[in-house]
Amino acid sequence: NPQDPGSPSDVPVVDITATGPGSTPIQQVMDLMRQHGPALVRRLHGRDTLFVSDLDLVTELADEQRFAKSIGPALQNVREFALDGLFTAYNDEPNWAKAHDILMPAFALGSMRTYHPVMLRVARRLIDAWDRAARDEQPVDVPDDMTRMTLDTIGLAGFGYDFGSFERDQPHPFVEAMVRCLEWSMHRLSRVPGGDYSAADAAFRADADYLAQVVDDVITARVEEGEAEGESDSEDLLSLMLSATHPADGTTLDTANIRNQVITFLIAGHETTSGAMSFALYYLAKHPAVLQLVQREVDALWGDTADPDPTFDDIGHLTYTRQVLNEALRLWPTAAAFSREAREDTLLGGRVPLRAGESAIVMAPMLHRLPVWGDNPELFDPSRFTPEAEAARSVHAFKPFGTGERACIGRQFALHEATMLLAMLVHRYRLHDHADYALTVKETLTLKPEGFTLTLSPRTAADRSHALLPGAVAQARTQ
Ligand code: FDE
Repeated sequence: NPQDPGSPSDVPVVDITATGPGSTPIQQVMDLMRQHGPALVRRLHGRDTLFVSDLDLVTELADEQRFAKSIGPALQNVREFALDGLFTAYNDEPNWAKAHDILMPAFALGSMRTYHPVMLRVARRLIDAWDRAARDEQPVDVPDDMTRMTLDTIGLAGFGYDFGSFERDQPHPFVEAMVRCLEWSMHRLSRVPGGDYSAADAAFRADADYLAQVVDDVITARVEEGEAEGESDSEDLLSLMLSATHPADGTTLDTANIRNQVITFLIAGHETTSGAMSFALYYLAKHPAVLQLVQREVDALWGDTADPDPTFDDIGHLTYTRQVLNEALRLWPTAAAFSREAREDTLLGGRVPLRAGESAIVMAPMLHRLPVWGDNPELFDPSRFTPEAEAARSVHAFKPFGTGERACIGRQFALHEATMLLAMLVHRYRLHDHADYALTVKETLTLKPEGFTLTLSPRTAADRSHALLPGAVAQARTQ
């Protein structure tokens, strides 16, 4: 019986100490919520964590007057190597507001014009690789290639650094070190008290030092280049961080903080976005009628050109493609959980007492499956994101980018990159679910469909005219 008489409210307490959180802690909490409801306390070695997905509670937690972002245990571990970068900075740490103010303009929608050419260049690297695979009739590993694409994009757009991921069979050593740091952060959460983790910790330290070293080299090279050329002509995040001054006091970001931001953007900007694109392709491969609607949208824009040249403005017109991404992020929000802490002692939902500083973790995948989403929330259906449907629903029912002033700064960046790539891929290829893939969601703090492969063949002019047949589309819409 999960009901604990010592519990201060009617929230069920579930002790998972016997099994531990395992390798898929997010999906474990999802299952616990399916059993015990949308608010529960998970107990592990006597440590309690409150998880919620109830819309009323999430709406309260989004109230910035009463709650703020919390750097909970997971982010504290990430903080061991991202320090006071935006993602892991404490709310009251001066470097958070300073970096936020300096970097916000660089992430506004209009700034995506600056990154668009780089995003397109990297998208074409992926297409070259997929063309080769199609010609050789070889499957492509979708999450691996999406990760190559997002890493090269954030590296080039952010810091003028080329990871050259498509020239490599194995991930870049920087990425391997970063992934190990993220895994360390996740596994550290399930440690047994009294255990000896010194070997894991030493390996982590070495990886974290290596990350810092690589980034410092990139920064030094840029500074020297700038000194040699006078004004640097690059328009990326790094040049902005090196030169922009804070309106309040005229100072720039300090070098250590710039390093932490670079590491932060590389972490935050690539696994999450690549997972989102991978899930979107997974659902498209499984839902031919939806795929046909996306293809109709891109065909209307790019017609039968074999190599379209997407413009910045084109991406804004891909509204149905964007709905597909949103729907993929609904079912599998790749940054699945975020933590909120009480500013003052309070009663959450009038029933869960929280002292100042105590926190609750929002479980987005379950929030995104509540009855507000209709009676078949497991069904992939992008029509949930028409403007009318969105207007009829609480904004707090959909939180793939977190909430409030600490919400995702990279949202427009990720959406522009992902919408463009998806559109280019469905315009160019027929997707074949050759392995009859069964979804397995891998967790490394973020989520991705593990081992998802596709085979591809080029779309023909006939495919494109077929997709334009109004009958086919009308039929697809009602499915
Ligand atoms: C952030 C974020 C968030 C929140 C978290 C918390 O609250 O804790 C979330 C949920 C997210 N984010 C999500 C996402 C998704 C996707 C796809 C993404 N994301 C993407 C991206 C890209 C980039 C570059 C980024 N992203 C970034 C970032 C940052 C920096 C942050 C922090 C902010 C502050 O805090 O200020 C985030 N992101 Fe993201």
